Amino acid sequence: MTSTAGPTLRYVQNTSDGTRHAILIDPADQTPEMAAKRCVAAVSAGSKMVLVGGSTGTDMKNVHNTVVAIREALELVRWASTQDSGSYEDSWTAPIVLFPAGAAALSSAADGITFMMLMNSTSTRFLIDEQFEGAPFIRQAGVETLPMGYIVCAPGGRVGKVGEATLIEKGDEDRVSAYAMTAQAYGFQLLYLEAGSGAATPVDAGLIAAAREACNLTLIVGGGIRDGAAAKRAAAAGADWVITGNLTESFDDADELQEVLKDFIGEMNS
Ligand code: 1GP
Repeated sequence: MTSTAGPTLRYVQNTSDGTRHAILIDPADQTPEMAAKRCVAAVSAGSKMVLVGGSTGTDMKNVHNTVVAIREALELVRWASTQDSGSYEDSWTAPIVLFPAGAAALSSAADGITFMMLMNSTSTRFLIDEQFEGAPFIRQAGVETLPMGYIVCAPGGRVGKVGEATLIEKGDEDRVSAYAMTAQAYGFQLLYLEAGSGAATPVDAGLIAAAREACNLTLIVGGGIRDGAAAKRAAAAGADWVITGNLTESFDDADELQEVLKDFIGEMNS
């Protein structure tokens, strides 16, 4: 069987528009309705992808209900935009991609899944066991897999602890480079540098630049990015995607969130 990149992977790998923003929705932190409202606000502000996942408190039910609610809401606004000659349907293209903590938090309704190895974990659970558990469901559901190396950098937060990671510290460019080379050699297509959700400091720019230099994978950076200036620093260091979770979840009002993200994305690309 030959394998070619599916539509979601091709979309994620397309870097012709510079650095793009994605929001991370944690189904354990909000109702599906609130998640859908936040996603509509984010996509209308210019976010280009929705990641769904979280390190704790997610299960098949809340993940699936959240993905379905987001899909329905985005489809509705996409349809509405086709009725309005002044707007462009394409601007509503934002795939919904699972970013799972493990095999117990999946959904058949997603466009894709970051099929990842937590490369600097010391636990076989995050290196291969959860993937082994989840693969039959993913194959059966026909969800497109996006092969990804996932590396937790300091401070690491909850995912660093739960994932039993030996964190990559600021200044350890050699180590992050070697992981980036390893990810490419494995045939992964994406590389995610994570500082941990809610991290006091985001991934160090020197580490991002070293990973960028060491591989040609699509580079995703997240954790502790709270404003456009931090996003701009990640973009300048080589990030293809910047992810925000907490920032999005701190707004319940959709109009306010849309304004904040519009400014955020504008500054990131300035
Ligand atoms: C966590 O990188 C993401 O996996 C997002 O982090 O919640 O700090 O934005 P924040």
